[in-house]
Amino acid sequence: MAKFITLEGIEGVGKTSNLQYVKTLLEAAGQQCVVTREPGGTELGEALRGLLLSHSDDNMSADAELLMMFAARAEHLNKVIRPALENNQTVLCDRFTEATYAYQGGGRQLDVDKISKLETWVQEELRPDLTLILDAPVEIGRARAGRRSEPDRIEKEHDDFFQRVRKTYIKLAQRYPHRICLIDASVELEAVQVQIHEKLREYEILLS
Ligand code: Z5A
Repeated sequence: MAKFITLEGIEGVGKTSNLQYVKTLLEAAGQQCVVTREPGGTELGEALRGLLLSHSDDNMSADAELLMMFAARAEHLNKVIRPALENNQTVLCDRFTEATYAYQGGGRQLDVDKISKLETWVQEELRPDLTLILDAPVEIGRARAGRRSEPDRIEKEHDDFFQRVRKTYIKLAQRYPHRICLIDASVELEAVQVQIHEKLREYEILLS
C-alpha cells in the first residue's frame, strides 16, 4: 500500500542523500515512488521557495513566512501528494509540516496553535505515515552544509535558532512515537543507512 514518508532535520544532516537511499530500498521491494520536497514540488511551490530562501526580503515577517510555507503546502498536497497516494504511489518528501513546527514554531517562536490550525485546515486528517528525523548536533550539520554554497535567508540564522529547531524536532519524536522517529545522523553515512533500514522494517514500511 502507498505510504507517505518524510525526512526531516536541521540543514546538512543528510536528508537529500538519504531520500535517494529510501527510494532505492522501496523500489527494490516493488513500490513505485514519487520524490518531492518542501517548500516546493509544484510550479507555485518552487516560486514561493525562491521568495522564502532568497535574500530579496531579509526582513520578511515570521507570519508571512509561515503562511507562505502553508500556501506552498496546499498546492503541493492538491497537485502532487494526494494524487500520487490515490494512484498507489509512495511519496517521499524532503521536509513537510514537522519542519514548520521546528523552524517557525521552535526557531521563530511563533504560536504553535497557529501552526496546528493551519495544519488541520490544509491537511485535514492527512499526516505522514512515517517521519525520519535525522538528528545531529548543529555544528555537524552546519559544517556539512557549509561545504557547499552561500547560506540562504534561513541558513544565515544564528546557532541558537538551530538549537531551538533541533530541540523541537526531538520533542516531536517524543510526542508522536507511532509515526515519528529519530535517527542518529552524526555518524558516517553507511551507519545512518543501517538505522534507516531498520526503522523502515520496524514501522512496517518494508515487510522483509
Ligand atoms: N523550511 C521551513 O522553515 N519551514 C518549513 O515548513 C519547511 C522548510 C518545509 C529548505 O531547505 C529550508 O526551508 C530549510 C528549512 C526551511 N532551511 N534551513 N536551514 P532545504 O530542506 O532544501 O535545505 P536544507 O535544510 O538546507 O538541507 P540541505 O542543506 O540540503 O541538507 P540535507 O539535505 O540534510 O543534507 P545533504 O545535502 O544530503 O548532505 C549535506 C552534505 O553532507 C553533503 O555533502 C553530503 O554528502 C554530506 N553528508 C550527508 N550525510 C553525511 C554523513 N552521515 N556523514 C558525512 N557527510 C554526510
